[in-house]
Amino acid sequence: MKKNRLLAALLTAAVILGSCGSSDSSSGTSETAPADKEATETTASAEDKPASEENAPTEFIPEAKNTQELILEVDTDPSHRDKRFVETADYAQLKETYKDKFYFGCAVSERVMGNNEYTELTVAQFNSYTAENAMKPDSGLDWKTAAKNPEFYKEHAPVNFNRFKNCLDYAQAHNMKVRGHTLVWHSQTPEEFFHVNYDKTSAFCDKELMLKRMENYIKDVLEWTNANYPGLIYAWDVVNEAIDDGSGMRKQSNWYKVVGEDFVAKAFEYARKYAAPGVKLFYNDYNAYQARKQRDILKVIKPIAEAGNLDGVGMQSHLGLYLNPNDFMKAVKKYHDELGCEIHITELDVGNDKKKVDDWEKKQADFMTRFFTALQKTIDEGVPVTSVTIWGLTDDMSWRQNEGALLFEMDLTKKPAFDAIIEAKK
Ligand code: 9MR
Repeated sequence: MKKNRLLAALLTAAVILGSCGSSDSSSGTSETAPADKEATETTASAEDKPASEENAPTEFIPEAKNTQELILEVDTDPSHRDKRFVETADYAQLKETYKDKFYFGCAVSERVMGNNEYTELTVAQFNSYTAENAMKPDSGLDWKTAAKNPEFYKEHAPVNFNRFKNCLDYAQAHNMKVRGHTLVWHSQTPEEFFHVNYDKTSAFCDKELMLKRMENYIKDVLEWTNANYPGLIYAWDVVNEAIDDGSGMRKQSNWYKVVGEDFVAKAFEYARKYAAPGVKLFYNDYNAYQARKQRDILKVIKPIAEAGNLDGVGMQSHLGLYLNPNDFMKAVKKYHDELGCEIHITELDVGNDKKKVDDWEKKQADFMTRFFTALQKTIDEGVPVTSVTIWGLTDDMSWRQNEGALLFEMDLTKKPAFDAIIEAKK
């Protein structure tokens, strides 16, 4: 059936034409450590004048600077097809294949949202959407406006929801539920947010002020998303990557430096206070299967679970062939045993350590067979793994760009790893 492409929403933020992350993958036994690199994104300009106290702005919709098509309806007419891409309509569907087990999700970039063929494949395969970058704190926190009137905005930075809106419109139009990623993180959060007067040359805020800023940001995001898209977001990564690899809290985090170690508990307390009933609150981290890191994560989040403020653990899963999937599943089970919570696999990719592995595609596929077989067994034993997200669509757009880490090639050809996941379904 012929459908029309709908020219839609105007993006105010600069469009990221490609993934700018780079893999720090180290060989050995460790999950690939996420790049700490800040994405280069432009904060949308906002109004100069603060509103009155009663209606302090939490949303600015300034005039659009850049425009991009947001593909809200897929054009399936073969004669309109961009010839750089292969036909994908006959691929089996991950979301359909695993629908009795878990949501099958993808991290979606703004580049994908502006392209018909990427969108066609994304919405055919996935029923869960994570914004790869566009719903992180630096997408919304409008510190530039705050810095123009720092007394007025002292405790409550304005939030610009334009990029959030694009993501949520897109997910809603394509019947994908959303994992919110992420509210509190040391990375992709403006440095200015942590400083007096939103001026990074000034001192850090004191703890009390920082907690007010944190609470107001969490409140704004949770209330705005619920008011405008009720029921669309099923889970939030409330805190991301607060724990270091084997040495307790991540001490270099601004959140740790300014608030101290209870910033994690505080974030969950605020998230519970403002989240709509049914929205699940997750702690998300990489290397979350490793014994020492798991011990440190559990130490921090167990009291939060006991206080009733945590619903799940997100295991990012930026993996390599060194990992035995059965060991990973033991860690999955341990989270459930200790916390009684759900588990999401939130950022799965399996890379080849920068092309150092021969016969990569076959080995990646074999890994996926073992991983998805072990995962289903774990679920069948009663462990609620309710969502699995692949961290990106095509290899060239991955943050592990040179590692062949995803399921589709640049021209959308499916890789053996894709077939392996489909065939692993019992
Ligand atoms: O994939 C994201 C990449 O485009 C960004 O440049 C990078 C910046 O930090 O963030 C990447 O996503 C990260 C995710 O938000 C949290 N876990 C690690 C992911 C890979 O670095």
